[in-house]
Amino acid sequence: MTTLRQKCVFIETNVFDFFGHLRYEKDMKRLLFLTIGIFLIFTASAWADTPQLLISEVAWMGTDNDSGDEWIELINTSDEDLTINGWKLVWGDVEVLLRVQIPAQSYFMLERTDDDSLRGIPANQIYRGSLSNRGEAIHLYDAQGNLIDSANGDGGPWPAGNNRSKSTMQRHVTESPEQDLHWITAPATPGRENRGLDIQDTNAFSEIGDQNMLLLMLTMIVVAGLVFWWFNR
Ligand SMILES: [Ca+2]
Ligand SMILES: [Ca+2]
Repeated sequence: MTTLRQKCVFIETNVFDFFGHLRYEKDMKRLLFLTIGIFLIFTASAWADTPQLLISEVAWMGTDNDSGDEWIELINTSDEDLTINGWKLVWGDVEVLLRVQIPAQSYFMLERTDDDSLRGIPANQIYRGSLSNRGEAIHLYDAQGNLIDSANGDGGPWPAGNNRSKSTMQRHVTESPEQDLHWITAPATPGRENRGLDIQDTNAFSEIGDQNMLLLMLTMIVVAGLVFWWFNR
């Protein structure tokens, strides 16, 4: 026969087990939410650091026909159409206002002065203003004035391109912020994929820049710290 004392011990044990279980579940949930939260912050940052409209090729040297036949190629690396009304390409005292929609995974060709700068290739937009052979810092801004991308963004001589062979300056690394070593010299590819560039690489996550790698490491350290704290408290 169960005594009253045995009944009390039974209830006490089960109640404590119940609340202990609840507390364990709560901690697990907190840890899970924290991990998911940190992962989302990292994901958002990785996405934000990967521009979806890139300056992908710069023909600052012009073409075999005329050194003044300069052109610039942009690419929408995203899977959605981009409307870039009010966006600007800026270098020196030149400002090119963009008012277009660029279809997903498509190129956008800017030709200087007229459509003959790139013969046989229809220009998406004509602009005025020359690119110095000595180098320009080209910046792409959105309508709110946020810097989206650059080409030779730190100024100085062009990091790639050749005035004699008329090989162009082509982006082969799409990390942000852009650096000189992200460009190569190669035969022109107007409106086509650049040499050495896998277009898939321009999507978020496939290219983890230095900043994102640092953030990933910090995230892992924080998560490891939380797990360690939880097991040792
Ligand atoms: Ca043309
Ligand atoms: Ca190209």
